[in-house]
Amino acid sequence: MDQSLATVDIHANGVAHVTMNRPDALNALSPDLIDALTAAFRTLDRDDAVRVVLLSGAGRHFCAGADIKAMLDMTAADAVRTAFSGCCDALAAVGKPVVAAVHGHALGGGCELVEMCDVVIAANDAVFGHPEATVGTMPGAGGTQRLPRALGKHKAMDLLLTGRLMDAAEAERAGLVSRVVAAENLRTEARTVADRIAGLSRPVLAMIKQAVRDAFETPLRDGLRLERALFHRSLTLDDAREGMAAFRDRRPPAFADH
Ligand code: CO8
Repeated sequence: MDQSLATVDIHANGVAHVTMNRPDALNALSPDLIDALTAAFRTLDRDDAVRVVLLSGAGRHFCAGADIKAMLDMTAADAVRTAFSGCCDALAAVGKPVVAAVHGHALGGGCELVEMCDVVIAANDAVFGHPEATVGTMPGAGGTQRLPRALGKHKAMDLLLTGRLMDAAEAERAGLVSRVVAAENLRTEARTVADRIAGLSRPVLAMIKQAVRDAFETPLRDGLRLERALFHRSLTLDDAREGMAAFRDRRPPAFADH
């Protein structure tokens, strides 16, 4: 496993900073990056020295979503066999508070990572969205379940069905983002939030997180199972191949509805 794809810095006060580090591909979630993130989140959740996890992306963007080039020839069976299907279940399972520091684009699977976090600090240049349908597929890491819970059905449907993107101000109004800050202050502001959380009682925070999560996630489990089955089915469509090939070839897709 290439752990340099997800670097971890653990600070003395217990803030563990995880950085997605595949900047040339805009931190697109390749199987290798997913493996590295999964290993990092599992280790940090077990590490008693860690009180808070801070997640950010290296380079121009937070994360441009699932690696479309890796998905181009991926069958449903491939997705089941590899880390892809459980994309960052390990992040959703972290029992400690998780703060996201988002700049640039957080799209598709990248937006799903944001949806799994607890506090979301966004730079004013951040952009969020679920363009999966425009490349012939659908969310597979919780987007159809967590986004409507965060934004309400109609706002979520607007984003999911059209693939349009929303800026940081709209995302904050809609409830996806906790706070918007100037891009140049993102790192400091996110760290300040994480530091503050790190200074509070670990068991109290764990109980608050468990209570909030359970309020949302008891019925969510069924929804996630359904979504995963549908995501695998979407990979059997010619339109998925076409949408992703069109992205790779930098041309508009010609969908055939099968
Ligand atoms: N996958 C693979 N490569 C990507 C991706 C991606 N998602 N996004 C960008 N790249 C690559 C580009 O191909 C390009 O590579 P190269 O230099 O080799 O040509 C490089 O990153 C830089 O990209 P751009 O030149 O496009 O950069 P721009 O700044 O012009 O544009 C955008 C940035 C707007 C973010 C644009 O790259 C874009 O639209 N990317 C695709 C976004 C998208 O459609 N995401 C959804 C993917 S589907 C998904 O997430 C399904 C989730 C399923 C479950 C989760 C499992 C992990």
